Amino acid sequence: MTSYQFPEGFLWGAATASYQIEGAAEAGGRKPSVWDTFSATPGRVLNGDTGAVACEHYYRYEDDVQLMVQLGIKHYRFSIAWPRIIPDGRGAVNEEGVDFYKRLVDCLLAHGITPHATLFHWDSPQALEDLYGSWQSREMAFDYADYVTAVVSRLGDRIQHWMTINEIMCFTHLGYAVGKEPPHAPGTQVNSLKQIWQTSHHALLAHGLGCKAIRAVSPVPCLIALVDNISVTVPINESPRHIEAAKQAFHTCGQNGGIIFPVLTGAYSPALIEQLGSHAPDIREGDLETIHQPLDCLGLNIYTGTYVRAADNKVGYEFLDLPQGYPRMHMPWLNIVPESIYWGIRHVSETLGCEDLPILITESGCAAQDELNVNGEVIDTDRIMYLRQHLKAAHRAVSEGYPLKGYFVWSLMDNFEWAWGYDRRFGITYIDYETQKRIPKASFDWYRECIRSDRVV
Ligand code: GBH
Repeated sequence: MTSYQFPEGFLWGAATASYQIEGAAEAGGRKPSVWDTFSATPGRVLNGDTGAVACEHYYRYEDDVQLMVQLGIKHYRFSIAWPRIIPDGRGAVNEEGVDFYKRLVDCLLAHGITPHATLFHWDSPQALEDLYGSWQSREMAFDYADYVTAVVSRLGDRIQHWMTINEIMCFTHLGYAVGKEPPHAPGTQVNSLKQIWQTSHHALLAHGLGCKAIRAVSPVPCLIALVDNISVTVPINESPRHIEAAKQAFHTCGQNGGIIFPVLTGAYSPALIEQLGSHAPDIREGDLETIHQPLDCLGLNIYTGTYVRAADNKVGYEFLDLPQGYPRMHMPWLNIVPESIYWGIRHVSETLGCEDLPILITESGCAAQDELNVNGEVIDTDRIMYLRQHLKAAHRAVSEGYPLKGYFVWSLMDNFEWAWGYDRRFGITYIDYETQKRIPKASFDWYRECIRSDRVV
């Protein structure tokens, strides 16, 4: 008997995002995104790094597809940059920008790799920030839908897996924090919690309008997903009372109740609305119907989790602080909680009325303190340990019958890690930023072996 064997057809992939890898910020008619402006502002990104050059994927995409061939993945998740397609945010389409993605996708298809395209991974056009404060305005949702129409009508013959938006909480709640320097672009401080919730409400609306736009213009049948970073609550042990406590906590988290609840159930979670009181966003008539579009798939990005136990207090559960020495990877928030993959899938599947909705882990991975050794290799056994444990938890979800269909490692290669610049490396391929050389790490070979044998090795 072989352990941790995945069913045939389990989808193995790797993920990236446009601003983090493409570079070529001024090439092919692209205009600035909020991340170009933010990273050019002193003090915002570590070491003053910007995505202007990044991994030069815009020029080196053919090499990068070769890397995927070497890895053996049949699925690749990447994102399309709105400021390449519609440089001013609204109005004229830049066909040169579209052509880049045509070339990339044709190259993927020629090598038997299925493209999964995220339509928005945080690079809002700066022009819309200047015009109306981007996500602060309801207009952003409508401009997003027009952008989606432009993309899908041009690339829908080649791409049938669409992901509307990546991690709504991140570019809204971390981009507009109240009263403190927001770590993400545009870095505008809004005045109230209500205004923050308004930005994420607009992004939800964009998701809904985007779904409608895809269905309206896709030339062939296609699959639509949202990619969300749920906050995963893990029971301290798997006795019924702690499991129940973890479920309750899952429902109350703003990160869940304010994003995945409205998308999957058509309403913000009642627990969250009660908690927010006057800080809840203004919701217009019809908004929740728009947001609650039928989906073909749900993408979950899961990196860590929070332990919860049952408590005798009023709420019945308690979030647990971690001990000082709790193991983590190379980010302050990256505590190693592998069961979060299993519990994230289980909570969503069991408690949101979507037992049969296919789920993909659209990001799973970690930063490690990678170094080239004297032989020019990166032996990242720590990343292998992290990924192996997470894949085992994914295997458990599959073997218990939860509808997990695939797993995308974050990331195919080291890249621009937002506020941390190039200081943090999440890739299974090392990038030498001096030479742009791609050097597969030990974790790359480990993952290739998992893919080859359809199991955790
Ligand atoms: C993903 O988000 C992104 O989709 C991807 O682009 C990124 O490269 C990858 O993670 C690695 O970071 O700073 O204490 O406020 C990960 C989810 C959610 C994790 C926000 C960090 C902020 C914690 N992120 N969270 S804190």
